[in-house]
Amino acid sequence: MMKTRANSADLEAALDRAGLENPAVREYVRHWADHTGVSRVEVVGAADDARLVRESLAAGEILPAGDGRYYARSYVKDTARSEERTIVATARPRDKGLYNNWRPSSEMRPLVTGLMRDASAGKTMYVVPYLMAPPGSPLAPYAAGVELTDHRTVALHMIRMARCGVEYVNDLAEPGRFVRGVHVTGDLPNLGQGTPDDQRYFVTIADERAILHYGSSYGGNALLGKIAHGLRQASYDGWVSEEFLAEQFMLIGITDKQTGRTWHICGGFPSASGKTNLAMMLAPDSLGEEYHVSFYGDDIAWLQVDPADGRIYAINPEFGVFGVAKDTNEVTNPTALGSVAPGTGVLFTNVAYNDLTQEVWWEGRTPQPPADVTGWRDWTGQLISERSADNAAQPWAHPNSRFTTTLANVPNIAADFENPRGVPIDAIIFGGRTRDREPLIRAITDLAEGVYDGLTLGAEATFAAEGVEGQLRYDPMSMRPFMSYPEGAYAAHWLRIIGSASDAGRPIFAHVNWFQRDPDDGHFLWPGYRDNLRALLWLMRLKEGSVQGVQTPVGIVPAVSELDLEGMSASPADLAKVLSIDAPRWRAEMTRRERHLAQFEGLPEEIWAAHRRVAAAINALDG
Ligand code: OXD
Ligand code: MN
Repeated sequence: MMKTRANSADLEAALDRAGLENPAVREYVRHWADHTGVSRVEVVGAADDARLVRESLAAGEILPAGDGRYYARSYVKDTARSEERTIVATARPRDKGLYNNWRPSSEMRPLVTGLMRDASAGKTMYVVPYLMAPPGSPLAPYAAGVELTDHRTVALHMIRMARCGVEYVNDLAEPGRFVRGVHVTGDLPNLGQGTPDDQRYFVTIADERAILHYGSSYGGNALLGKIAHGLRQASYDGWVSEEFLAEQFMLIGITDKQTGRTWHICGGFPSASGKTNLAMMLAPDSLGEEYHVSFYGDDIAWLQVDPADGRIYAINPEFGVFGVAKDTNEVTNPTALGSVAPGTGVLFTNVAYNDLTQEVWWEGRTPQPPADVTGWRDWTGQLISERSADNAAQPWAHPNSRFTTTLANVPNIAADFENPRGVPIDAIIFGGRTRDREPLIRAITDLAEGVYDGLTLGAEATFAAEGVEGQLRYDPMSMRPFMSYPEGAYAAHWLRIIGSASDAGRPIFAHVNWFQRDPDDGHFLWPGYRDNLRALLWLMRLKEGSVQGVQTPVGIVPAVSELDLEGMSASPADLAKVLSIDAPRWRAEMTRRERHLAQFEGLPEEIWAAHRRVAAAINALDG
């Protein structure tokens, strides 16, 4: 059957009805509607959410998951971001870095546009204008975008993850200055995902501010505002303009209830290092009278210096949380559970679902799966009761299953999370998941040593395929999958931006690790979760000069007596261990760091000097 194409009168009428006035956006929509061959165009924003939900339910694209909660399954071979298929393209070969998977835009644009030609035939194109910033932010000129998507569930996700509506693009100072994001799902069963014949391309043409993603309708591959714009495009823009940093960082506030003083901390953690749990943390009960922790964001921060006071300010450009469901429970992250409560409009993806009760479940939600399996289906849609013996041990939820909810649903959301100026940053922390060597916290006061620490951040390889057990898979600043320009220039840009803060306004750096284990029985030496606040409080006291800590070659660590441990149980031996420096392990690490850094062309001399200083100090340690 011939699929009808959107005719031009209908298309113009749809844009008029939505009040889409920006002529450059209209032209862009016309071009891509024609190119992708869609049969209808619809402009959507937050105000359309309830209707889109109704339509998606009626079409069976999403299922009800209780009152005001929804559930979707993605195609079985389309369940995660694909790093191998993600490319940063520009016209300048000098933009090639180690991690950005650079290709010439002259090659990539024709290739992807070729795949997209008529690839949405018969479908509706949802036009989603958005802003990746609180309105009025000084960074708003970098934040406007329009995603075109041929997938309604993607539009529903975008409405949760970004501020969406025509108002964000109608009055742009420069009408043509918006990120052009095109998302075409493609024929998912025939894309050869993960094979040598893989057809998927997720391309950011950074110097043209264009994003062309073909071949997925899942998360980071399809919600173009979040990772492609919020991280890859924005970090490129921040570098070229020399104005700001865009990082995969969480952002929190800690308020001393007695004085009313709030400190703000942002920081990067490689995947599976507990970033969302930390971002949504509550104070431990024993400190709850004294401190309140507030949530700003769990995944992205844009940072710039405000010349008015010389401080670094951070915004969370997102409007929602796209959190990993696995292991989210009352202990690990109670506020996340609050943020997906009935009435929140949350969208779950690829968790387990009960047809009869409309409940959802994922591994780690409760220690055991529901005992009565009646009605329960795993993330692929298979009834648990009909699983073969071979499959009985398979997880019910996909390990990368998600919940998508708006920031305002998070119970401890900061009162000023929409402040366009952002919040002043007191500390920048980096942390990985490391079973030994890395102490609980080590503070770094020198700028180059702080940036050096971020560049040598990593998480332990957990699978043989990823590397040698116990060795770090380096993930500079937790940006390895999102790097858009060369690492040497990235380090220089960091030194420039943070270095342009006034002395008094400069944040302190710290490296944290909640995951040290006892080498004999494997128990965690530090309780983690809410108790992590104790390490951050120490850092703030250090910054303010009320504690001194103990200087080591890799930074300042707390003296045990300086940590507020009221109401917490940890053995003195465990505490001593998490606050000590293991010289032989650090020496081995320094050799690997040297090889890691040597891969980056043009790494600033300040970073090498920091490396040499730290290495010399470690070599001088006994042991
Ligand atoms: C990610 C995410 O993939 O935030 O890092 O979804
Ligand atoms: Mn992320």
